[in-house]
Amino acid sequence: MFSFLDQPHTRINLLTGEKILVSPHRSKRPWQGQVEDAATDERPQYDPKCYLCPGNARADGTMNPDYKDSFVFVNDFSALLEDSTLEKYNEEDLLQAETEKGICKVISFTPRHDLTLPEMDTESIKAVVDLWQREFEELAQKDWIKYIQIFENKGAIMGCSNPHPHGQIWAQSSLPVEIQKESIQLKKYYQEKGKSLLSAYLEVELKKGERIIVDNEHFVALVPFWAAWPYETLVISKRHITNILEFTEDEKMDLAKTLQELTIRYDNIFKTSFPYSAGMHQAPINNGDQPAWHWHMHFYPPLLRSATVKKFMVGYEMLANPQRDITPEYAAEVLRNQSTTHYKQK
Ligand code: H2U
Ligand code: ZN
Repeated sequence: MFSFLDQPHTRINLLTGEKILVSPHRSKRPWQGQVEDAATDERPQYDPKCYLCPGNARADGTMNPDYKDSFVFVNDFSALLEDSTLEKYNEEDLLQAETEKGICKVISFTPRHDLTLPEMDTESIKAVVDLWQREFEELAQKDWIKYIQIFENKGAIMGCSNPHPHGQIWAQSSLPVEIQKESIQLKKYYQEKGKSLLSAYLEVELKKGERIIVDNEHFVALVPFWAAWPYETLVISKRHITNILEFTEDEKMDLAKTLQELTIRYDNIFKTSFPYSAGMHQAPINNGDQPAWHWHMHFYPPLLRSATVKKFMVGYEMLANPQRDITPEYAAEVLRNQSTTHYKQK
């Protein structure tokens, strides 16, 4: 009998085809999250030194407008540049390189310096979803752009440079590696079964229920069966849509609610502003129909046991494959047991 609770075992990540190792016996006595007296991070609504607050100067001297909702600008230190020419380099098939062209943008989620996504109201989060959709639409009009990555780094531990709630968009001329991996897996399933891999996966997860966190009319947030990070989650659209442009008003509202509920639950685990890297994966653009693609969003949070004890992806993880102790099912239970009211509001 296969025992998910007693035996070390590997699980397959359906989206990448890669393995992860689960060692459940190492955490036999599940550990209820330790709540530390982490210095409460009280910030002013406006910080005159913040490069994202309305009316302030950015690093290059540009002044931000006095914006009222969300605000987007081209990254002053963009990792990709629009005026690059596309060229290839190859020496005996051993030294290979290619120029990469792109546009990097920064999005301030709100003029309020003191908030984070889980502390924003649903309407303000919906305004961010609207902006993501508008930006995607505008960038996709440039036919050299083949992929658009929308993401957020949250928390200093994740290398986030400023606590003012913000995210980024990188649009580029080729497919990044995670998208290449997922493309292969999604297409393989679609060609064999004639339907979306994530629709099929979602059906199984909804039937089992044990890894589900949020389940509303249009979206599900769950801890994937193959989660590598302790509290990793996946948000999947119930409708098989390939990219954010297909979202209806109702779906955008439900996505805002899903993100709000999920991130509130995250903050409540250790009564801290839960750090993570999160981002959407969706169909590549300007390269024909992509029927195998299914919009989804990954949350990769590093915290393991408290507001300060994080999981390291080192040693075996770097050299072999990811490994975890607490099971994805246990992580899902912890997340499900959290209140949907933010701890700061109590
Ligand atoms: P993080 O998501 O890692 O915090 O990055 C924020 C980005 O903001 C970062 O890529 C940019 C940095 O280049 N930035 C500006 O574009 N203008 C500034 O004045 C400071 C930071
Ligand atoms: Zn993905």
